[in-house]
Amino acid sequence: MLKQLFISTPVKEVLADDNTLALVPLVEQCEPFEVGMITTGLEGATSVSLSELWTVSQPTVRGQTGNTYWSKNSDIICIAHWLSKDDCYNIEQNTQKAYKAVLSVMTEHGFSYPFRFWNYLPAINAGTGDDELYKKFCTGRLKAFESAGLTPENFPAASALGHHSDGAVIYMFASNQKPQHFKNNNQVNAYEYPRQYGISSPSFARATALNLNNINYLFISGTASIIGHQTLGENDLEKQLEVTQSNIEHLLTTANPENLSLSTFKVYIRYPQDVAFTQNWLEARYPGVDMLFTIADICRKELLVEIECFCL
Ligand code: 3EB
Repeated sequence: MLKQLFISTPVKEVLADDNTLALVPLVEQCEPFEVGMITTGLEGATSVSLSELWTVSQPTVRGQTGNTYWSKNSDIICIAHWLSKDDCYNIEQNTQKAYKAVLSVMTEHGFSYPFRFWNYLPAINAGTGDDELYKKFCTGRLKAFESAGLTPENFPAASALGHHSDGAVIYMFASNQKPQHFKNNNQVNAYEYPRQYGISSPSFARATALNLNNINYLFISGTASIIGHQTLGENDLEKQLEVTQSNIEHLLTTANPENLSLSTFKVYIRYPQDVAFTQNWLEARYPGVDMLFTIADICRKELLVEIECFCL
């Protein structure tokens, strides 16, 4: 059984446990330290310092292949690859290389199906028009997926956010079981966004469902205030929360074959001054959902908040 927990336990004990698939602490660094630990540069938004923890029931083994770090058991592999500050000056080419490395480590270990990606990048909104860092990242990612023979209907769920540190990290989960990828009928598929959003469209599904050992999971991608391909509620946090909620609720009814329930939210908030309102708003509406709040830049400048979900 795969679980996502938000914990404040000291790092050492957690890494010593071989049921830990990945520990993702909210720390300033975004660089490799130790197999099993994925630092992202994302800051926590609340005073308690929390870490995200993914655990599995079957023990994991961990290792490093070149600059790519992995941990796995027979059902699932988690793979992480960092870009240095210098690598990020050529984000397109180095994203492509990073994805190539991650996908080849996945294949070497006998896993066929990537089902969830996270991408945390520095200065994600730096640069204008087609030169925006996020857009160059999208080109690198798409080129790598195309080279690997991954077609849009096989793009998995993802999140892509900006932090205020140096370096980038891409990490992912893959399985041997074929996942099911879903669209959001109220949004244009990200991989079909019109030209105005960049040379290469973002390569991800709105949600990915998976069965591992007779247990069902649903991963909802980073979800924001977008209808069709347009941002709604510019400069209006509550409107953005409402549209984001409507997108999540729509996915729960149309992209959720096993009718799973929301278990956790990872919430990305652009401005610290929006944290309290966002937290109160979400906690009032989703009392049973465990939430992690982070400060992060969302890939469209006008987006104030983005939410990803894990359902069990
Ligand atoms: C959007 O819906 C908002 O590029 O991997 C959400 C989730 C977003 C994933 C990605 C981007 C990505 O277009 C942004």
